[in-house]
Amino acid sequence: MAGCDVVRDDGHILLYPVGPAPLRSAPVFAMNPILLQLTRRAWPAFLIACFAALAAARAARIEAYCFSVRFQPATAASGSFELMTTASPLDAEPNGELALQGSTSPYTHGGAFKLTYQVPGLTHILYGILLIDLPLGDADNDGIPDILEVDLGVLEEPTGGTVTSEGGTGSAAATWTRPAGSRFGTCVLSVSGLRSLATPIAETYTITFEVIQYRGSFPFQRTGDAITAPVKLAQVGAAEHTLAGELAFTRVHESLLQDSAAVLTDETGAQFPLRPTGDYTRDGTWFSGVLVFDDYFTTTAKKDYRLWLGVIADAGDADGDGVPNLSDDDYQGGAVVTPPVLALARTAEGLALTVSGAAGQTVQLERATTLEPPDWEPAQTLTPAGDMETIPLEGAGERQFWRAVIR
Ligand SMILES: [Ca+2]
Ligand SMILES: [Ca+2]
Ligand SMILES: [Ca+2]
Repeated sequence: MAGCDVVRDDGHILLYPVGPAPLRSAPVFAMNPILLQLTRRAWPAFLIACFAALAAARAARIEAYCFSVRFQPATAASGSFELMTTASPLDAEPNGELALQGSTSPYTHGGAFKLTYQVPGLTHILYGILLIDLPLGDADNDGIPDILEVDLGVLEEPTGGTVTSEGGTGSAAATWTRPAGSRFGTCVLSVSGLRSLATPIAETYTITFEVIQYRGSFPFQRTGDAITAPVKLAQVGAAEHTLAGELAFTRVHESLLQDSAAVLTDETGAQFPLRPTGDYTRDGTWFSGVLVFDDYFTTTAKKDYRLWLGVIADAGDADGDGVPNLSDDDYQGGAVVTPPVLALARTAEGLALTVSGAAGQTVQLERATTLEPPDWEPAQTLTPAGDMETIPLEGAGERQFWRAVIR
């Protein structure tokens, strides 16, 4: 497959870094006992490591990618299809979670389903398990499957899987599409081969799915080997959803950090404990590890949407030796401040200004009609929260100058 290799090896799933052979010689994430314990309980016997091989030239930032995707309930002519917390009708709650599976599974993802199927005079309700591969295409070659990256799109990627229920075993086939920049996509899922009271069950569902990604700046402070960072992460594509708190890491050496337990708070004040998982390993200016929420989807009693990929990138390199300040052995102090970035973009309506900046910054946009001398006037105040803001430009034909000032 393109980009991100999956190797199933003796009870593990390993995603190896994309890149030259030396980088591929060993898996980049080592199992630790806590993660082993967690994953054996929630995701039996598996390990995943996904490594970001390429660095982007930006100041310190953090990204979190949920390994689960969320299916919305779908209806078809015959009835409905919905993912649940369990395959038992006694305690199942709808949660939409298609979660990463263990290496004993022949498919990368899976979830419990409730399928309602109507034929004349009778309604069948089946609970069962869907196992299906997520598309793992990686067009930007950063080691992260593009389907989990909101900024990137996926176009009609097919995958296969199975369904099992009291009605036996059947097959599943999916076609995945998600436009770049949207956290919502479409999975056209065909299910066939199941039976209920001798009735063959076969249907195609058009399912809206959501990928959950957060990002923000990582304004760290280094004191010896101790790293602390007050972060405010905003959901990509839904910036009103935020997670804020202080993260702490310990520098082991220049290519290895270890995380600590933390608590993040969302925009409503709800708290989300994070469990320490151990190692964040470095490639270039990127550090990646596994982020485990005690429970991300609090609507359900079951702990779900727990396993995430955490990536911390630090392009700051005060001594120019290629080791980022975040883990350099002789660096003390803070992260490089991220300057806001202004750019022009063409839209259907005309020209627009795009502004990106770090979470927590307040950016004052100023406008001038001349620089001789400048006559800067306040135009708009933004809190970009890491996302790009687009501001339509008015005054076609006028000469305009713009600047962004951190307040
Ligand atoms: Ca990618
Ligand atoms: Ca839950
Ligand atoms: Ca350095």
